[in-house]
Amino acid sequence: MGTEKLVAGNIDLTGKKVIVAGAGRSGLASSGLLIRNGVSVVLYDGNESLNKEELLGNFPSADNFSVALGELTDEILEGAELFVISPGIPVDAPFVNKVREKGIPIWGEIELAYYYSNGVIAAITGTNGKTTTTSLVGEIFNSYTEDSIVVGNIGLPFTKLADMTNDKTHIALEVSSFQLETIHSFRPHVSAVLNLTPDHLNRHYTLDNYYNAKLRIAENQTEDDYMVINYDDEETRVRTEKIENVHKVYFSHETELEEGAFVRDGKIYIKSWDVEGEQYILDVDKIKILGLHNLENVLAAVLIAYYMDIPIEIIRDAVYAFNGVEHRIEFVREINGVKYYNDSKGTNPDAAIKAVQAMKSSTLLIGGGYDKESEYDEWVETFPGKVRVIVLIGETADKIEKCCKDHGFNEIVRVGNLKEAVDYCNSAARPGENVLLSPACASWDMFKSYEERGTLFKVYVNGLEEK
Ligand code: UMA
Repeated sequence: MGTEKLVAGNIDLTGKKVIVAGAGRSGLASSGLLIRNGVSVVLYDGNESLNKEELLGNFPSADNFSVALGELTDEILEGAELFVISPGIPVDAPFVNKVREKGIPIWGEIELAYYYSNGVIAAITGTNGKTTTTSLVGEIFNSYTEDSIVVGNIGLPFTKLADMTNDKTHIALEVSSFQLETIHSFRPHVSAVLNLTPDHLNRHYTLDNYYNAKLRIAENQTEDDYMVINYDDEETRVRTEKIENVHKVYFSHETELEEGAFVRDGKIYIKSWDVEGEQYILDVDKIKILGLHNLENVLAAVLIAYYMDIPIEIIRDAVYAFNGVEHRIEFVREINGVKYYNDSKGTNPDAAIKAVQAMKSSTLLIGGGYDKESEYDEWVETFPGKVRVIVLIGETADKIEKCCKDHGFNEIVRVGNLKEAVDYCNSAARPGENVLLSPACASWDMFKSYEERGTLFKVYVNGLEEK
């Protein structure tokens, strides 16, 4: 096992000047990585109103670190050998085009982390299920070896830990389309594409662009590596047909496969080229995370772990012990006979549909947020019989209200913010009902992140009193 590593251009960055764009989690972690490795860093952010002193305070003892805010001038770029871009910055932003025109190489955070890392990588992408699957793979790795990390889009930047890995470190890495757009030589030993459904059209413009960005996860893999693919998701299956450079393996809960992971009579099996016949992995009814989408996540995780050479008993026990992730259909509390669920991670219609489907009784749904130019029709079509009222917040409230009315769903309440939404639900929900925050939208219109939105939701819900 293991991958031969060829980094972009094999350049030596020591002593060079590198610009890191975006002063968020990703940019700060990338700056730290570079500073630790003797590189001169200019942390750049387009937002002039950020606090320069505070940003400088992140690396108080570094003499090779400076901060530049506002316009990206020629002076800032002078002498730069590399431009590292945070995933939140569009690759076609005017200042990025300027960097490109000057011929300065542009790497994303994942490429930079890969350059400094030594471990064996399992990289997971897909529109939905990434975080759950990555967390589960991380739990499996952790049961197998203390030398494992869980990083990436999941919230802990890969650049934060990249240079602390050795050639045995097992790395569970969640990667987004934004992160894959800016790779060059990044090569995971196992890659996985869980599903492909519309999202992030404001950034990628077309579905082709978005899906192609995701499929770049396998572009540097070879026949010695594995690509784990959801056989049941037609979009993923068909779009990966043309990929030939890597050993493709499939998982399915619908079809018994020639090779891969599948379900028969409530049990998961793997058939693989390296062992004759099928191998029993685990019993589906002992999995704690619920829903068909989670069965898909488990199938993917099991197959990823198998090809990372983790023994089957360890995979089985870790799956049975896994309780799911925060902000994903997370039960918060029951009060006054009403159950509250936090699905702040439902940041697109497809994810939010899964949460509505998982509700077992009448539900007051809190939705709306940042506008990613999604279409809400399919989400709204799941409401009858499940959602009694939708409580709308955020930038997309008008668009969702119109969509609801177009579909004959008129139980719509508009409120000003998340606190008011919780208060309204507390006053209107009847015993036996659910309140579900599952916005179908990103959080960035009113919050820093979906984590902040979900955490605040839980604070408000935990503050409710018995009636
Ligand atoms: N900025 C500019 N110019 C721009 C745009 C942004 O200077 O044109 C600056 C902003 O002023 C801000 C900084 O860039 O200071 C923000 O950086 P960022 O948006 O890349 O956010 P980070 O905090 O660095 O978090 C990023 C990922 N964010 C996005 O992809 C939007 C996090 O994924 C990821 O966890 C983190 O790096 C570590 O790798 C979050 C996410 O929402 C969870 N991802 C999307 C998703 O899952 O759907 C893709």
